Amino acid sequence: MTAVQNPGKSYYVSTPIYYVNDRPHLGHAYTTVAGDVLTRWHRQRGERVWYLTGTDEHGQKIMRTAEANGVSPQEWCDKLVEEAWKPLWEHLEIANDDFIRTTEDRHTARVQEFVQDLYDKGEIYQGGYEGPYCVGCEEYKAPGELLDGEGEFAGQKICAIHKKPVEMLKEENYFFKLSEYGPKLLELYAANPDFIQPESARNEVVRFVEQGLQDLSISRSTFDWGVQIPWDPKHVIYVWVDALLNYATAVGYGSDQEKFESTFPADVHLVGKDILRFHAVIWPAMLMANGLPLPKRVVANGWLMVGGEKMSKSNLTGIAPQDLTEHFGVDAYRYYFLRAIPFGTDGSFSWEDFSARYTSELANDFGNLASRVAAMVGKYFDGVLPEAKASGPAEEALAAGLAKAVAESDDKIGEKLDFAGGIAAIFEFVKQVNGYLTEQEPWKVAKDESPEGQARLATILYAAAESLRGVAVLLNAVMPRVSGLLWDSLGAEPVLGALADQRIGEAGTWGTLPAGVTVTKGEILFPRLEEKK
Ligand code: ME8
Repeated sequence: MTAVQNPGKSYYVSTPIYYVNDRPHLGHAYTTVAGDVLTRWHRQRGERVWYLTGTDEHGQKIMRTAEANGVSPQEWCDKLVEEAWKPLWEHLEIANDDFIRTTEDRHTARVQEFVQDLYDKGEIYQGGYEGPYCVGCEEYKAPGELLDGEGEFAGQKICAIHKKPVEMLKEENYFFKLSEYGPKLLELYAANPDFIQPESARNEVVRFVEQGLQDLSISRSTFDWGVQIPWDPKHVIYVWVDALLNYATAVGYGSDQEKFESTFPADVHLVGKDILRFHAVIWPAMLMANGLPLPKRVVANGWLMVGGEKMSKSNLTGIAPQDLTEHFGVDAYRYYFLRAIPFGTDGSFSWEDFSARYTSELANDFGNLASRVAAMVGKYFDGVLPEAKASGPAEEALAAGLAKAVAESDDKIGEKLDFAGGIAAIFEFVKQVNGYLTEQEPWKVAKDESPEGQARLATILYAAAESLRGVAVLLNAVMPRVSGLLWDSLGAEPVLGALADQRIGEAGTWGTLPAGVTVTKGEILFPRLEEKK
């Protein structure tokens, strides 16, 4: 088991802070659920953890949306954050430690200080720029990155991500000397092969930086919805510089040194691959320029696709998570996307695939197992978990299977962010437990009323319940509510304490659930889908 490397510092994980021009969709929830599973896992390793999410509220995109809706940008953001974003994270059982909004004073004041510091150090200069700008990306584009528009956009250049025309912008701006950081960034990537994950994302960034970086325009003067440049208030700070700094301001940068030092830098910045360059190039360069420590890893998830297109708000392909949780429940929702799509690759969502996995993996393999074991302890032992007095090789194999599931899932989920692989390792064990019951046939052994027969029956049911104890601990990060139901049905809480306090490192210790606990057949973990309609 991996030891806590720096007990003084929290394991710090962030999501992107999302634009509040619209409501959240499956794509946003995908990254946020992944971060939640990762941080719950590390909490169960006994580490101090800090999980941050929030919203990106400045820039032209938000300003235009607010205008189109006839309200001020601040009113728009307040409404969306309170009515859509925060409630969704609560609904999906996201256990974030903080929620940062870039319009909060605790953020804006510190952003100004950071940029002023860079200016004082000579890292920022005044200049002019003209080029194509995508408001969807909030980014100037290189002409080579653009596509030729078709149909209604024929004759225009369009953004490859948003598929909307770019606008030619010409401005007198302030620039950050990003071009000077190319060699240092390449050194950083070379010295830390895991800095950018997955490998394909890393290679893309390395190629991009090797081609040579341009200085970065960090201010805008044609609109005012943003944080003012302190020495020249006609300008607002470029929304991406403002946004990236949330990772520092939210954990005490410039305001709470003790918290800052015990949290910063991030261990994992989770991002979609669309915003990888901002996090793997601009962000570390900004930190280097100001002498601050660099994040450990930037991990890019792939895109959830609908009909071959990246799911997005602007293409109207964004599906609301509630449409799925209503049908499948929150736990299955959290499970499905991480189980079905290897983290880092693109994946398509389909109702058929979700339904098939729900029924075979969750309802049949896992849910039925839990209810059968509880029913048999009820039937044969009046709901009191018996002692295992006649263990043999079959039980040893089960204990070994659990230990293997613990080790594999800890490495894959906790270290490699291979959620699909980690969950598969846990479900491999669930399958083993099902196989064990099929082979041992406790319902037949029950008919043997001799002391040996009864001892064997007790041993089988103990082993099955003890296996489920391990499964509940391992699945808690992915499916906290259902794992809690299982924990309750095993009568574990009164003797072992809260499920969230169970340590991953001890989950494989066979014999942890004491005989004598009250096992009850509680709520069905995964009700049949037809019944829900
Ligand atoms: O980019 N598949 O915010 P944003 C997978 N404000 N993940 C997806 C996705 C999809 N189809 N669509 C969105 C911004 N995401 C900036 C971030 S951070 C300092 C500033 C997820 O609202 C994914 O994590 O456009 C992606 O990077 C993020 O949402 C973009 O959210």
